[in-house]
Amino acid sequence: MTEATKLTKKDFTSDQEVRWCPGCGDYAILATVQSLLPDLGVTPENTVFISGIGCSSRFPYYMNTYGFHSIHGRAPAIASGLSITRPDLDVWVITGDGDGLSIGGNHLIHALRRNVNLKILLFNNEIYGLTKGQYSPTSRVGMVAKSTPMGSIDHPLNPISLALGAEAGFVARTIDIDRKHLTEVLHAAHEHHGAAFIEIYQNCIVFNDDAFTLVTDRETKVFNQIRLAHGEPITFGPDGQKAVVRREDGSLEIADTAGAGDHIVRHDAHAEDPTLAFALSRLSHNPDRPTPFGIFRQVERPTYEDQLHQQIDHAQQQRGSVDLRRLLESGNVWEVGAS
Ligand SMILES: Cc1ncc(C[n+]2csc(CCOP(=O)(O)OP(=O)(O)O)c2C)c(N)n1
Ligand code: SF4
Repeated sequence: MTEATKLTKKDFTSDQEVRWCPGCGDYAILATVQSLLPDLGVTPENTVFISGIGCSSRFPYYMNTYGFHSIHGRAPAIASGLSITRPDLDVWVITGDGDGLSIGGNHLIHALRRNVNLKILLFNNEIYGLTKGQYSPTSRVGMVAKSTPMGSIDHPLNPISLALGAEAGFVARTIDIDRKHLTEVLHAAHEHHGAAFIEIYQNCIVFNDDAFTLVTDRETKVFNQIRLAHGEPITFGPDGQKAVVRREDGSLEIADTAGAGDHIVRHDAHAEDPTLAFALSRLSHNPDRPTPFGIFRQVERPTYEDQLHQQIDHAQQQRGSVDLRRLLESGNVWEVGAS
């Protein structure tokens, strides 16, 4: 593409009025995605955003691409159908912690295990925003919300552990307000051929404000963000004085870097075995203590659509092209008539 034809953020921005609450974290994510797409060299007509239901799921309206604000929790299923039939398109899924992990949990894990070529962005605000503040599957124990007046007794899901458990090839975590990190992670997700799962901490300023303060606040974030970089020893803190170390039983813990020596873990996002990535995801269930950010796992394996198209090609080579009507009317066919 020449400089003259290079697309800009404006080319990916629709004319729709954005209807999120002032200060919602969704704005920052939208602006980052709109700015990133021109740099990916993609075009609006070959890009599709498919969402479910929720505040976050309003996202496709604001993108000047194809899009589908679909059915609650079903975006991965609809997006799978599209990605399989049109592998030439870039298909992104936008979902929330309610949409993707409550009603849509089932669809999410199967899209991941099948390795459908989707980029799935889960906006995690630990609350149902659209329906005005009920607790969600990522809300913390004890959370007092509209539907948990005495505090939640539900054990929350850890989205990263869940995605790794479904053996997703690309699993990452980032934050709405860290534009640079968000851009880097989404860029890498786009490069990945296969299912990519990205958890984005997103502040709901109205119903769950400050859920992520510990990892976003200027004063505290340096002590609580563990930045993962492939091949690098995992240390953090103002001068790297804290480190992730391996215990005897293989689990991980945080210790002082001084004296940790060989026990300091070196990040390996490309390891076939997801055990290290999983152990990292267990360091923090919600960001109420030092929490890893970045790419936990980045391993390619055959995608669902690649294998399916191979099977179709193989069948066509073996049997030639088939007349669908003849196929449907072959074998055991009954005519249903009046008795
Ligand atoms: C079948 C069905 N059940 C329930 C609802 C109500 N509902 C709409 S959005 C939503 C949850 C949204 O939460 P989340 O996915 O976290 O998105 P957010 O609004 O926080 O971005 C629920 C329960 C619905 N629209 N349809
Ligand atoms: S309710 Fe929360 S998530 Fe929804 S638009 Fe408002 S601030 Fe954003």
